[in-house]
Amino acid sequence: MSDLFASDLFETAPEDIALDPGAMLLAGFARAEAESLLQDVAAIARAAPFRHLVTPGGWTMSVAMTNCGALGWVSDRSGYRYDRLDPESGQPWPAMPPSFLDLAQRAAARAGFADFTPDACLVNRYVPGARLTLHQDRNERRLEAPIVSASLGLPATFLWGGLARADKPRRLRLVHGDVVVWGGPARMTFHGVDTLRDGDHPMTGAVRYNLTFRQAGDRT
Ligand code: MD6
Ligand code: FE
Repeated sequence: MSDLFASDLFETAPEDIALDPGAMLLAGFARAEAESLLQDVAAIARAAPFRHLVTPGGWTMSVAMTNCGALGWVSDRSGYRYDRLDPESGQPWPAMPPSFLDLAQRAAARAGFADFTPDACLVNRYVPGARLTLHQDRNERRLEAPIVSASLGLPATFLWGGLARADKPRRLRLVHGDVVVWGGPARMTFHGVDTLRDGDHPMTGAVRYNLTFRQAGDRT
């Protein structure tokens, strides 16, 4: 779809919102390239289909996941880890599309993190009812690198907590095209996604996608 949606006429210009030291919401940052990002998501999913991973505790996740890039995030009964191979196919994950890498590097730089070279992109797919409980991202080797997270499709309520699990999370609405970058003092912030509400997005229907870029391995 390349039409100008009527709603676009009423949307505001992209803007940068500081969340905490080291954390920034780049509202609307990826909106202009969303359509090509979604085409790339579809191509990735043809090579490495979305699947519902099982947590080490034995729960099946409501969010469906796949990956692209040199490393992919996976979970099973033995734990969480990054792996070079898709456990479903035994093949390497699809390559990271240039559009993804470009977006991640520009967003990181805008938030103050130069030289971000992500080697992993986790692609999350939410349907109404799916949620992600509060967690820290701690399986990456290089915690000095930030994380860049782009939202596409249906809006979601992002839970933005603190450095302790008990810190009461703020509720942030993330809409299509929003990008969150966090690193430095905010790198270990607890975060999650509240239960996705039903809706119908012009580009994705009743789905929200999230692309999360990390530098997960040792820098080569
Ligand atoms: C999501 N994101 O927005 C889930 N983690 O769908 C995450 O868990 C996440 O967005 C680390 C950094 C950014 C994120
Ligand atoms: Fe996370």
